[in-house]
Amino acid sequence: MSKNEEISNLEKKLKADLDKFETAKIKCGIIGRSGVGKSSLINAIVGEHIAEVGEVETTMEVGKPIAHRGLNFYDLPGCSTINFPKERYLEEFQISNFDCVILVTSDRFYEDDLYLIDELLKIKMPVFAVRTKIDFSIDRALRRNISEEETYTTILNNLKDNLKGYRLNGIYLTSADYPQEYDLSQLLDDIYSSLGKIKQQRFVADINITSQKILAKKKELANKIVGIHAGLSAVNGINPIPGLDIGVDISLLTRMGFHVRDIYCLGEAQQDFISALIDKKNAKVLAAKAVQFGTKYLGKEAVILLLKKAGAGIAVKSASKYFPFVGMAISSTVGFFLTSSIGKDMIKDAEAIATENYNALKSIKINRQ
Ligand SMILES: Nc1nc2c(ncn2[C@@H]2O[C@H](COP(=O)(O)OP(=O)(O)O)[C@@H](O)[C@H]2O)c(=O)[nH]1
Ligand SMILES: [Mg+2]
Repeated sequence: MSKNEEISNLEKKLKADLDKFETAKIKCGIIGRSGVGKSSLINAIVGEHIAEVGEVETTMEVGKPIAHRGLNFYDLPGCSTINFPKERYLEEFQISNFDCVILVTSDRFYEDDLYLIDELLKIKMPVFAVRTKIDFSIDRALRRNISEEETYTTILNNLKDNLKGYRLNGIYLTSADYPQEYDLSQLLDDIYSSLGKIKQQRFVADINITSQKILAKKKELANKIVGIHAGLSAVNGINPIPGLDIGVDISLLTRMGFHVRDIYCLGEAQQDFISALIDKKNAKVLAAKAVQFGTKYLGKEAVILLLKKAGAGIAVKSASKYFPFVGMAISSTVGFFLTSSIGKDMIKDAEAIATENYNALKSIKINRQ
């Protein structure tokens, strides 16, 4: 293979990889009676207020998901509240197209829920059973001098009994007010494991940071996305940088920045969601840091500035060892080096803010006690 062919094949592959990541869709059914906390659960999963909480009845419209980028939720009424025979439930809501189903209750699962679980398992659908509002139950028991651990264990054991004999993917106790506590992050880990490789990437990018483990997965993904952009930047350097004897595709760099920002949940809406939960002073500081990330990395002028800075101290040879998968022909180019080194800075900055966000959310429960 000639060098040109090698590069053209690589470009195709990188473009295809990025396209798959950007366009992947995950369809997740959320089933439960009105008021059990479905909308709140959706919001806690994505770390953004995308579903209306309270008052609003579940829609009966099929095919209209509540979407957060590629992560699509289908908010569906429980089996007991539908006005057609329950035998038609799966067909009516086109459930076989879903990637997974989360069955939600705020107390226990009833006969109709169990019927649905059976039907879902028959079609090999991954099914996750969630018991919401665990914070309510714990607070209530604490007032009666029953410890948090005891309440948690009792409720979990009751649910295990309730769901005995059903081969579910898991049972989870969650609180929408404390997304970093209890079983939400385990639920996300398990949904992740049930997905194929491309959807796994999409899922990691689109979920809230509810544990250190998820943060680590996000870092791995961000590195991969930076690697792809650096490779693409090497094969299509188009905008000459004023004052530097090189060309780099600026829009590719800003696009990379938006991906890193989104993966680390630093968009305005996600920062607002965090602000609503943590103390106001801290919220302001963190929101300002997220805005700074945007100013530093997401505009054309800002990127040109970064390129000039990075270009001044070029050490091209060192780039290839960080991203061996793109091959020597590419990883030894200036475009690759500049893009990957700016990408690494983006990840470092985003990771630092995301960690502060995570710690702030983690501390609200401790402060309450
Ligand atoms: N304390 C607490 N309240 C919750 C939780 N989840 C939902 N809620 C409250 O329960 C009510 C119904 O929640 P919503 O998400 O709209 O339920 P949906 O009808 O199933 O979508 C709202 O007032 C929520 O604030 C939770 O985990 N903890
Ligand atoms: Mg709702």
